[in-house]
Amino acid sequence: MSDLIADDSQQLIGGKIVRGESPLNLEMPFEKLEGFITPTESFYVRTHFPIPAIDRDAWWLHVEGEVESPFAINYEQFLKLKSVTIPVTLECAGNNRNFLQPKVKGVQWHLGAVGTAEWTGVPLSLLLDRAGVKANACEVILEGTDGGMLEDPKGPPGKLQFARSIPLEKARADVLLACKMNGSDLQPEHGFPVRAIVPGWYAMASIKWLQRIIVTDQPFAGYYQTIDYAYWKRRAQVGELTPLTEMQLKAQIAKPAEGETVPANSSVRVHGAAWTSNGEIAKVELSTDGGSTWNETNLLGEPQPNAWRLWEFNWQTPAAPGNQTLIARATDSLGRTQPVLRDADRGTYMINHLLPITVEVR
Ligand SMILES: Nc1nc2c(c(=O)[nH]1)N[C@H]1C(S)=C(S)[C@@H](COP(=O)(O)O)O[C@H]1N2
Ligand SMILES: [Mo]
Repeated sequence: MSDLIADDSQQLIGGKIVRGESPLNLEMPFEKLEGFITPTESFYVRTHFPIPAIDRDAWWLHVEGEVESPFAINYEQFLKLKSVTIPVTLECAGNNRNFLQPKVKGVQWHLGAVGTAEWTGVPLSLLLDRAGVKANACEVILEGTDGGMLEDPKGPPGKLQFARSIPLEKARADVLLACKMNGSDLQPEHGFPVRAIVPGWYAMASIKWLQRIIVTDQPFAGYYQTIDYAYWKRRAQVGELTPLTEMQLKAQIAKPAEGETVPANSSVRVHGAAWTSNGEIAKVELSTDGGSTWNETNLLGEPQPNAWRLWEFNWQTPAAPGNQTLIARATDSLGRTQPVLRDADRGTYMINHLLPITVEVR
């Protein structure tokens, strides 16, 4: 992680774009999208605090709160539990923030704060069953080892740990406690030794460096689901801060990239990825004329729950040189499609309106 290479305007670490060094935030150049699985070295990194150095022999995961028998488990014991492997797409809730007008605060992600990996680990339900969840429980709080002091005056005094909650029903349904990413032990920056994977949700819920699972009978209102990672949901027109949860439907173009030059009067492969939560991608359409006409693209591979679907389209480019505007638009099996315009109630998160790109035909 030390090979710092200056590339004109952009600093790269291991082929990823540096969006912040302390805390470390790295983005995948999305035009590098190739296969369904994102190689670990290309996978974006999002941190809020220094990466904790965890000794696997000293690590314990605690399960406590509204349970019959609280317990703790170490890494060796964890590895002996029955594991499953599933592909899941993680997207940062602030992905695409750089395209917001006017500019807003936060990490200036372009298209690459998203990736799909194969995660191997233990279903959270297994640990909850072992502890025996009490009937009054409603949520599960996941707490990371990382923390620190916040500069935000709205933050709590003293040290804060990164933590978030999920409803008990979701926790039991499909949340995974992963110790492997793409077949290898988690890298330190991706949450070694164990992280949560919350399928279908924006990735802030997928707590890294997990140290505590706290079952609770009160809805949790921690910093990272109220003051941060929340949006204004309307109840009878009254705004109410609501934690971010499910990923919003989206299609992104990997190639050609914004500003790229493509040959005139040729067949050019346009490709990218699309994802949603609940349901699956029904179609991805591509406009090569700024939204006047739309073409259905080819969806590649088979649909997999909670993972993106790659798509491609062979674009017959015009004979005349000039700029062309490309737009991708996804529709899912629940009949939802992407909004054309940005909804201001979403603040600096959940950015899934249509994003036109300009390509030069020459
Ligand atoms: N403990 C902990 N978990 C965390 C975070 C963090 O800072 N600390 N960041 C979250 C956010 S906002 C994102 S987008 C994902 C990023 O996961 P990755 O770095 O493996 O891509 O981790 C989530 N889990
Ligand atoms: Mo994120």
